[in-house]
Amino acid sequence: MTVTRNFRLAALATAAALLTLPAWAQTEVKEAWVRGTVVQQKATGAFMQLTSKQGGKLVSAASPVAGVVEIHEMKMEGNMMKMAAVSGVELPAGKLVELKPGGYHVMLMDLKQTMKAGDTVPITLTVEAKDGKKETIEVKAPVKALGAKPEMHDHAGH
Ligand SMILES: [Cu+2]
Repeated sequence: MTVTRNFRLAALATAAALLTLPAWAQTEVKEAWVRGTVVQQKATGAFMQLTSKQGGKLVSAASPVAGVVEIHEMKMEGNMMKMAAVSGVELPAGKLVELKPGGYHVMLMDLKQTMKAGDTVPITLTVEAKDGKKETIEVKAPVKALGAKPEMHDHAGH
């Protein structure tokens, strides 16, 4: 019966290998984090690094902790820091794109709870490829306390 057993083990190994290779791993997300909030604060930002292998566009995001999630861009207008919703963030093929304080960010609004340091926030990102195919990426973003990560352009806040 050794032959049968070996065959079964090989089949299991193949199945496991397939599970670790999703067909849609086009976009890699690293260093995701959410800025901590104080009680009653209704909005905060989520930041991360995205790399799309074949190029695409981050078109939307969602999270169970927020009633409304938008993709925002923050930029200087004169000497005022302003932020506005954008239709998405272009992800050129193979290029690391950083969502960071002072630039693009995922805006979590209508927060249902306080974002406490050490919590983990699930965020679902949707990236649209050039051919229109949509890829969904589940991200677990740890909350960092306000002021835990000094940033050069961090003074405008939200
Ligand atoms: Cu914003």
